[in-house]
Amino acid sequence: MRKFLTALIITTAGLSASAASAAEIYLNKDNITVEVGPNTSDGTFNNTFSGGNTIAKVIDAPSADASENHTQGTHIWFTADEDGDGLELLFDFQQEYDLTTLHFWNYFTEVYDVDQIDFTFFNESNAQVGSLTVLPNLGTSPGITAQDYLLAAPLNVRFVTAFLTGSNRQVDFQNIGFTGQLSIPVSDVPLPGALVMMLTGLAGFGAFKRKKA
Ligand SMILES: [Ca+2]
Ligand SMILES: [Ca+2]
Repeated sequence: MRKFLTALIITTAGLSASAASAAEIYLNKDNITVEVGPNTSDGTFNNTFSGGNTIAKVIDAPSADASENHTQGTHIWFTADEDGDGLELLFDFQQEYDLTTLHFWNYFTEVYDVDQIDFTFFNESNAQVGSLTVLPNLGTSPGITAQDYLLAAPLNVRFVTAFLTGSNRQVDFQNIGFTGQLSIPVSDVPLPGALVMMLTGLAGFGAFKRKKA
């Protein structure tokens, strides 16, 4: 039975790969949510929330290749109290996606830019399906555009945790974005004919063994 399980896993992975032609969706405030996480260190958000602005500024880029000017209405600026401390963000995609690209719009001077982001990816059941540490480049100027990171995985991502730190306690950036395809629910993946035949054969073999014992 162990061989059969191995075959099933490989076949399912193959089907996911063949679904790569599915539509790519850019995830932003129209289809996902973001909030400040409880593991955010002590510090100050400076002018981030001035004028009624919210943390949704993280996901307000209209597309992955959008350019954003640095203003109080567009950026996030957190200053941690101590070195190594930082800002935690929690993303909820509302449903599972197979991610293909990560996008990050960094600030454009070393004094304030983000120097490291630790991403952790979780599926709908909150089981971890991947992690990634990114050391982003300085942003472009004057219009800030995204640096893209191609992802071979993770699959079936619904929740993402990001912890952002800066070498001098400053965390200033414009947006975090994700591109992916809707994951195919396992229950919707059809079993290929050959696999069904193998399953039938194995069942017969199991019955024969039990009779013998
Ligand atoms: Ca923004
Ligand atoms: Ca820096």
